[in-house]
Amino acid sequence: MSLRLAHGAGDPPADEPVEAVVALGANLGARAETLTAAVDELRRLPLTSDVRVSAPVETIAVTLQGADADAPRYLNAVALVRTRLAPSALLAHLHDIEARHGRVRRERWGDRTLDLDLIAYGDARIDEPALTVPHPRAHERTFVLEPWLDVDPDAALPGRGRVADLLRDLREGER
Ligand code: A4P
Ligand code: MG
Repeated sequence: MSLRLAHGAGDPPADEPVEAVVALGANLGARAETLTAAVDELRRLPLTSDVRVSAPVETIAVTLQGADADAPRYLNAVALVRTRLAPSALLAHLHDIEARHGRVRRERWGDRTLDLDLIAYGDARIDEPALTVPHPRAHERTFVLEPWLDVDPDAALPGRGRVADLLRDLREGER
């Protein structure tokens, strides 16, 4: 992976398609409709094909204070896409889709109509504030790992291992 790819939305496409993992979350508004519309928009992205999506799962909101059973619940899902978009270009498209669904950035981890996170981009490692891949918190989040496993039972998070093992360890830790 060329470092250049991480530097801007105008980065050139990759030569070969890469499998990217996108996590979707919504806890305000018509959540299911929003997720369906967002997946349709992923299918229409340039240089992108083979979009596969998990079943949605309803999850308790994780806030900066911890799990909050009183906050509106999330619907989460994970989509796999094959894309030649550079990571930065893909992220820019994800932000556009969020904006079209009324996403307002008020507080970190606050309620939102739609959040799209880039969880992994092939086995690329990118470590910049605007884009950290693999997503630095994915391995500790059941609301990402569970739908990811649903859409890909063989999934692995680069640098962390098999998603099935990560999920099992998290659930054992919760007991
Ligand atoms: N950014 C850096 N790397 C990435 C990446 N891999 N994917 C930058 C997406 N964005 C990335 O994101 C803040 C900044 O992170 C952006 O400028 C982007 O360039 P944001 O979407 O504006 O803010 P955020 O989502 O509130 O922050 P953050 O830290 O990304 O939050 P998380 O970790 O995504 O958590 N509870 C449940 N049950 N389900 C959820 O889906 N989601 C969150 C958000 C919290 N609690 C949740 C859920
Ligand atoms: Mg986010």
